[in-house]
Amino acid sequence: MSTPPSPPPPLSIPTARFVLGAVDARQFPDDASAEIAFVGRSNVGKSSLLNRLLNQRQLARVSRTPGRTREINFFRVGERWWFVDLPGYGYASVVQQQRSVWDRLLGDYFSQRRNLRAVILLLDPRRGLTELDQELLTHLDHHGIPALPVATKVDKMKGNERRQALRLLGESLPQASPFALLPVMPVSTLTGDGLPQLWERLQTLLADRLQEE
Ligand SMILES: Nc1nc2c(ncn2[C@@H]2O[C@H](COP(=O)(O)OP(=O)(O)OP(=O)(O)O)[C@@H](O)[C@H]2O)c(=O)[nH]1
Ligand SMILES: [Mg+2]
Repeated sequence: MSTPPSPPPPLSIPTARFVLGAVDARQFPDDASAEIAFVGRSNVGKSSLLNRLLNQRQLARVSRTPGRTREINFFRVGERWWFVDLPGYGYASVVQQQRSVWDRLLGDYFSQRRNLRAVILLLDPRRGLTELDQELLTHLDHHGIPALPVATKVDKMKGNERRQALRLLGESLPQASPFALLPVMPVSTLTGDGLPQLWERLQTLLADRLQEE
């Protein structure tokens, strides 16, 4: 008997709920639903993007204090996917001891989540690709995890400045990662720019492999 075709992606924003915050790999949900993770420097806008995509202001905690999200937060989306908010990296006051906890937790996450379809790598185009972003891409490549680069806070730049920053960011990526899913997608959670396009891309990433299974 042939497998029935996957259902079409939902047209409206699916409902989402917070399930758990893991500080240890043993707490990761034991469930093989398709998963997408959001990663990037501290303060780059991961939690804001998650909230905007899921249309719930307070789902993931947004803060003016960088380095706030310290655990791995799992959100159940449409009762069929996991969206995961990963702790940010690169915040200066994070002491070495915390950094090694971060490294271990993230290392466990990337090596254990077989259901992970892609990692949304948030990048601030005003800063470009930083050393820590490169390190993360190397990590993802090592595990064969596709990275979808998203340029955040594009409302902070206009016209030529924005175009140039996005071009430079795009050019810095192909050499940085063979698994980068280009082109870079510009978004703003403030204006909503780029969000429908990102949703479309996410649905393709989540659905593609469903059809292969
Ligand atoms: N102008 C503008 N500000 C944004 C945008 N996205 C996020 N911010 C602001 O950036 C700050 C950090 O946002 P968060 O979503 O908490 O960032 P994060 O990456 O989750 O940070 P950590 O959890 O510390 O790693 C907040 O003050 C947000 O309001 C955007 O698209 N445009
Ligand atoms: Mg956060």
